[in-house]
Amino acid sequence: MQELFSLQGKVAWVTGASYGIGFSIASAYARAGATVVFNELNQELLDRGLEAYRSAGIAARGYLCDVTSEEQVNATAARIRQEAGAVDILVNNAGIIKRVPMIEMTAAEFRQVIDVDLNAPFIVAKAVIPGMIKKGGGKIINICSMMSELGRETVSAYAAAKGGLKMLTRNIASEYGAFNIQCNGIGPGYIATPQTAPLRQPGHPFNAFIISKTPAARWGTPEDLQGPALFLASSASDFVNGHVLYVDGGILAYIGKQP
Ligand code: NAP
Ligand code: GCO
Repeated sequence: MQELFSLQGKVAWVTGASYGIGFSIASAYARAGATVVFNELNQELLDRGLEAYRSAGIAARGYLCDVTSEEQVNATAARIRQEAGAVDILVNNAGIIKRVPMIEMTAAEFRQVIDVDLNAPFIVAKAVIPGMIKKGGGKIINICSMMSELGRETVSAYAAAKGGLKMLTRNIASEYGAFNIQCNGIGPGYIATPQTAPLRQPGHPFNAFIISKTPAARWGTPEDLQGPALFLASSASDFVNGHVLYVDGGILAYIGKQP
């Protein structure tokens, strides 16, 4: 059974993985035997990420790449192919959020979120799928969100992007399933990372709100995502395609604790 979850000999590219959810998933993949590659926007973060992997005993390869740039993504995919091997597993993890009431959000801000959270997963998947087809198959995992299913105030751009990412996941699964490529999503609940730090400030009402909406009565940790991510990257999920696996402590199943 361990073989089923082994990533031995696989090349895994996790985008935006110097820290947070991406770092946690990439670390799990390394422990399962994968060669891990990641990218970051700037050298300082890239160096910090490389140091973090080194400290964890992981020989990750890091590349400077803005995932919204098709030119940079294609060049990075080519370098990965030359230096580590063609990508077997892609995790579209890089993402941003802007919490602004919709009618106060500029069109440029809206476009920026869509660019990183939806256009970029398209660009990166498009860059690696031909290599996966040549290799006889591959795994694509898109990091979706509760906002792939639910809305809330101030996150219109993010919800639109993550809703679209759910459908992009289903479409890649539909279009490339015949090439033994499985494309699935992970929908994390509320996870304690820098992205949600503003919501977890002491006394912030959102903190108690999320606890009341989560049957597990706690924020998730990046480590909570490691098992689901390993499942979707391994042979254990070879007949799972077009699925979004919600790792949310039960939020989507729960009306919320009575006040
Ligand atoms: P995070 O702490 O904000 O990290 C996001 C990562 O993406 C950072 O490394 C960031 O690099 C990178 N990134 C952003 N824009 C990029 C670009 N254009 N090119 C390359 N890298 C870029 O986020 P997180 O909480 O770990 O979340 C990771 C993913 O999970 C995101 O897609 C997020 O939407 C999703 N998610 C998060 C939660 C949660 O509760 N935390 C829940 C559901 C889904 P910089 O530091 O240089 O910006
Ligand atoms: C927010 C949060 C959420 C989480 C995540 C939930 O402001 O509501 O940032 O969007 O990041 O996406 O799954």
